[in-house]
Amino acid sequence: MTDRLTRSAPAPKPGIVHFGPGAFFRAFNAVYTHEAVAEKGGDWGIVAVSLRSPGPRDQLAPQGCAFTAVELGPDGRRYAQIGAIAEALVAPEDPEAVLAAMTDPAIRIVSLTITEKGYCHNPATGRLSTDNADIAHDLATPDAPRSAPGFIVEALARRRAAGHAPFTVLSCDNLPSNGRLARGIVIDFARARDADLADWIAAEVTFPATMVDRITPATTEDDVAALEEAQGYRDEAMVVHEPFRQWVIEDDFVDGRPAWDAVGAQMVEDVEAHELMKLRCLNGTHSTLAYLGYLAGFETIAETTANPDFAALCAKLWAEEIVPTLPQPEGEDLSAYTAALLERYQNPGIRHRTWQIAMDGSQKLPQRILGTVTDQLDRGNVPHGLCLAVAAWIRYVGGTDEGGQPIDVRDPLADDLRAAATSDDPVGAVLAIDAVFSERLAKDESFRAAVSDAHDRLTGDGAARTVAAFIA
Ligand code: CS2
Repeated sequence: MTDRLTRSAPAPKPGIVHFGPGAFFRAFNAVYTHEAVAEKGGDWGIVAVSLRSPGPRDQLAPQGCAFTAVELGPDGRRYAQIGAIAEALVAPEDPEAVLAAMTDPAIRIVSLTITEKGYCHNPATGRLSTDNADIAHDLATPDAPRSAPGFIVEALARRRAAGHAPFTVLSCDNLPSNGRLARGIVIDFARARDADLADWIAAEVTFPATMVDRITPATTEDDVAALEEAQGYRDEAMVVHEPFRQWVIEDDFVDGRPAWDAVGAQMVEDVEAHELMKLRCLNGTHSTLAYLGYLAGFETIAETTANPDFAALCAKLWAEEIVPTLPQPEGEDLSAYTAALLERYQNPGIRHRTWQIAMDGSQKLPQRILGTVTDQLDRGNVPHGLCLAVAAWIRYVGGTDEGGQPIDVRDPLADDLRAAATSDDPVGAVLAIDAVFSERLAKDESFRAAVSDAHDRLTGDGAARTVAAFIA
């Protein structure tokens, strides 16, 4: 039995509270912060908070919150021990401890990787969803919140009452204009509590937008065993990730930040063009590959894109449907960017499951695929490849694969989606779900016809043959 990893140097004093201590945060925010503090110093230790599961704390705490980030390159593995996390908390066990951490004036940033559904918003409108059960709970019981907006607003209210400066709220999720979205839901929530508090937040708090990018598959027991074999210690909190990383941040912080720019983050005035590029090119094809690849029987993105038809599908989507809708982000060459994406997908070291990416499609499709579809329809074009992706999603959420086996569909709207996707009019019923489809899209006849046609092909020919015919 090998020993568990232990911390080799003390953690920096906390300056950040982070919600969402999963694999992506550890492979991304924690790595950048560790390197920035090593390079330039600063009290920027991270208090990592889970909103639900005790899992991350149970993995991290026995190791003094240190963990290993394993880079999986096409030509081998590199190991880094990351010491940026100072403490791990589980919000449902002790919400007051989380609020106490957030109210400490030493905390100057509250950052978020809570996934799309953590924002408790309507994905089609981007506004706070007041019928969300956690939001209703937090409005009724503001001093013992459950949701990220509930914690942020209560902590800001306490800081304001104590005469402390606010913190910066830094969204690091794959949502369009994520800073503006976070600001909107926080202010919507605050206004439902107290209009003066909402006005104070609007005037005093900043919500910089960010574009985040690093492919980070869920850690498996095999990964833990391989690390133990290679390094001679056991690390339950380890993560695996690709070599690539990109972080573009709007430089608008109320009270400082780690020197992330010293270790490669790009500080810019306007992140939106970068966000659109990444959400539409990467996440848009990721979701497309997840649904079509899963239906075609592929377990991972690397397996899916090793198939020449699926690689050609990506290339066609980028060239003909996605890139023409994008503004030019400063310093990026879009054709080099998409070519590099295909290489990242094909990295055989990364086992990123189609099933993992297929999760929460109702929360992901609007910004990944439907925005591009709308832009193309507005120009008078029907983007048939992305309509095929929407049809594949409808097939997927119906819950039965091409071999007749059940699919484990994970989505906050899973029940509604399954009922709609298995009704007599699957396409019509799914397009009528207004949490996903705007009225503009739901009413567009050419969109509906293209999705119906693709759905018929998938039903008749299966995903692999439909993709082969589409790229021919
Ligand atoms: C993926 C993303 O799981 C998913 O939905 O598309 O997590 C993707 O790997 C990251 O955004 C890459 O930066």
